Amino acid sequence: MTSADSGRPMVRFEPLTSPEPLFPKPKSGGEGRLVVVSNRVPVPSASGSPAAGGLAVALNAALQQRGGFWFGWSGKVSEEETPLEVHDFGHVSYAVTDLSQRDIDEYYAGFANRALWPVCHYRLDLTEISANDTAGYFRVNEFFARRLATLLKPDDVIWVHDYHFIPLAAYLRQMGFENRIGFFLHIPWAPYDVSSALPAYQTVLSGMTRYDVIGFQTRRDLENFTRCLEQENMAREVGGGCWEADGRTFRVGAFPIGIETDLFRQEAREAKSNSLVRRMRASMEDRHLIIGVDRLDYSKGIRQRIAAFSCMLERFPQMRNRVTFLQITPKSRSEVPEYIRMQHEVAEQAGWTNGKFGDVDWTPVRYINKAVSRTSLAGLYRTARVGMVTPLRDGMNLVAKEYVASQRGTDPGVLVLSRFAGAAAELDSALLVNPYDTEATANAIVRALEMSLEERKERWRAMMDKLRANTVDHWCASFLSVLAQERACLSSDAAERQDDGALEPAIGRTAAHFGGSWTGYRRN
Ligand code: ADQ
Repeated sequence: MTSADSGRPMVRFEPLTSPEPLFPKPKSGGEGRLVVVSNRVPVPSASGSPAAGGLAVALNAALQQRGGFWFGWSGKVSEEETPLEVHDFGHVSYAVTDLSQRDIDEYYAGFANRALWPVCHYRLDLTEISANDTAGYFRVNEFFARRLATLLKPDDVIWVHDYHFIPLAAYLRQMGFENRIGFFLHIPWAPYDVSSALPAYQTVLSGMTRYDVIGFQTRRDLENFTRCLEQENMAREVGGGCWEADGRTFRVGAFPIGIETDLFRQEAREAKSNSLVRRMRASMEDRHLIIGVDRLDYSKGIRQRIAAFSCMLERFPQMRNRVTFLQITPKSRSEVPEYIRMQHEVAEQAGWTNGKFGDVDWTPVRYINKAVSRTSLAGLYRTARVGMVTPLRDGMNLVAKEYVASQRGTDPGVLVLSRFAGAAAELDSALLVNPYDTEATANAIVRALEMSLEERKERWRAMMDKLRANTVDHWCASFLSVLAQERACLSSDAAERQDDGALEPAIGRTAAHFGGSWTGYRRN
């Protein structure tokens, strides 16, 4: 069958053929091992030293506390089906599997990064719809589910991370697993009119309803998501953050991710002696530093930021030779053409600004394509009078939080933050800007550079209070505690009835959108 207009094969939904002899059906259980699932797994080095990075540290700490394993892609390509690689470190293991080149092209570079990523970042103009990629995404998720199934115990609590694995729970449920399974989306969830442009949108959405807890970064993402459920008549709200679909209840919530606030502060303090930080300071002479730190990604608004800096130099000539803008941007996803193009565009724009405004003794924009150590980063943040975090859309943006945590309380810098970063919900004492508005962002830079010490301190204190209250450990513990509440979605009446031995379901069955069973995605 082909579609009349494109001549390409049509896709249709049909029940997923069940994988041959299914795994024994496990019972649901209480507090068991923790199983973390993410696309890339921070396998510690042979010596056992864990990978750096706030999220990895927090999840490793949770794994250490209760035992368990981390599961995902090895980062390696293998054309044959190789056995799972399992690395044991005490009572925590890391289990990783290779993928074929086709799997990586379709699931990772394709559907995840060319469809889900742009759609979730409101970029329909950059979204590529491919039936092969869509089918590959579901195929690889089913493959991961089967591999994970061989490792699971009935009382394991599973925490799945991010957009690569939305349908994972649906496949596990189909295999009979009734474990507690939570999902956290690190990126935004777009409003209905945008997210419904996603290929296999209904299947993706229905896959989300197979988790017990679905976490988002902000209330805005959460509300966008629940409106999608309502629009599709896929689930109904039963109160207390709980929803019901196909006879299952699940809980949704906003769990804004944090950083290791105190550790960052400490590293920033100690970075005085860091050689990269010293070299940077020496080269600044008496100019102010403005810093931007992002992966090279169109969602981060790097081009718009350089344009705003340029506009500031144009409109406020007194600022020329008084500020330097340092943009640190390691390359990412170089296999996706959009990212290669962006690398050229950003480099060209930095060069153009330097050509126009620079002088023999002053380079306005320093653009660097490499990763730097966390200590160096903390020291550079502390050196910078202005932190520019101006994504066009971002789930949270940890750089904003790291910049604030690194500041000196007696003389803090100013955060210029996009309204469209999830972090803006908490860090509302930053100078909030619309990154699409070049002139307004240019004005905000000047306002930040000229802000009185008193106002800087006041804004910084308000933000620090929030960062101290919501660290990455706190985030991790609050998600896991909600996930552990097996009966969190039962009304107190229903819970009592269950205590009395009555088998009446807590919540009636409605909205059987897919006839009660999750249907995977198959290409015709
Ligand atoms: P990312 O899009 O990767 O994460 P972000 O939150 O900004 O974005 O985190 C980037 C991390 O990389 C920061 O910890 C930063 O310090 C580090 N980093 C960036 N450039 C670096 C460099 N040059 N050298 C060293 N380190 C560098 C996704 C979502 C975000 C969400 C996070 C966590 O897109 O919105 O905040 O997950 O949930």
